[in-house]
Amino acid sequence: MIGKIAVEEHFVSEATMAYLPPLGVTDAVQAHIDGGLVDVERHRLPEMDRNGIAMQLVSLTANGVQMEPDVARAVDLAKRANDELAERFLAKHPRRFACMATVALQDPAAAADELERAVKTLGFCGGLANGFSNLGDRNTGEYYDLPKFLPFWERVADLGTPFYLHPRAPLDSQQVIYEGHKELLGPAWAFGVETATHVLRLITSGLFDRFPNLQMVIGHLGEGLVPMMARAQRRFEYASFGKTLKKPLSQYLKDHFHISTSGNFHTPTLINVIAEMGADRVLFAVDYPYERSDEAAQWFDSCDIAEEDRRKIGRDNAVKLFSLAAS
Ligand code: GRE
Ligand code: ZN
Repeated sequence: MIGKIAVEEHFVSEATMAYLPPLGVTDAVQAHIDGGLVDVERHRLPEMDRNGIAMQLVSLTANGVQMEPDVARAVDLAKRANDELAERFLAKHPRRFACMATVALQDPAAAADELERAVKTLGFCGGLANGFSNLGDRNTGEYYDLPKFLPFWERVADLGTPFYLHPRAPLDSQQVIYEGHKELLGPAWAFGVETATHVLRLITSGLFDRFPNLQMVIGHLGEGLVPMMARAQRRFEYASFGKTLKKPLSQYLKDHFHISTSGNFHTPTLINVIAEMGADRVLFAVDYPYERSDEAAQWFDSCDIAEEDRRKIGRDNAVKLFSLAAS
């Protein structure tokens, strides 16, 4: 399929290179990833061209500003990363890239202002956070269901731009279950558990009852949530510990989330996600440069789904959701 739009594609800003998580890959693979994160014209655009990807939605890679425990420094890092993204991608190639703002939720008011600046002044199409934010020190983290984040979510809802919740690894103090298993700590497993749990925290906090037009995106074919939502709902109905929601728990995933294919190119899972969410809520993504665009594209272009759904997932849903100027 030509004209695809890939919605979870990454870059690294100059000042956030030190915030990349250890990947445990060979030096050659690491060099390929580092080069891919920095590059625009040499590798990225030709790789898009070769694989029918008309546009990337670009965001700052994990752990990004979320890992900076100093509030003022995090706020400054976010501004500079967004300016760099605007200059290096959007200004030079406005038809090939759309941008997701990074926000320093260490300061919710500043994060709201920066998102608004990015959307209104820089022309970005949404925001993205790499999981919880460290606050004060490397072993203190805050999840965005806490009441202090409500003004931020209010601004997101007012702006009407989607917000992408991207993974990061759990806090050091929460890693006991992965002891002796570094291989499970990153994208292989812990990223998904971390993000899925964060999503459930947002849902059961009542965030989406408060902001009925708030729209979120998650990657990796749903971070494991989709096949577990019915059970989560069932057990929440038996034991909600005093929490009340206006709708059945699983309905919030269907009404407030879009799910991308980033780094999970597996047809039975995609079919299940389409069945549960509807084809209108699924989006194509690669997860560049952690994943290869050719693998993603060859899989997506030929996987056994309806052609009408391929058009929606490959392009049309993203145009609609992110209000992209379709070219
Ligand atoms: C990803 O986006 O999938 C990713 C990161 C950082 C490290 C590994 C990884 O953002 O797969
Ligand atoms: Zn990613």
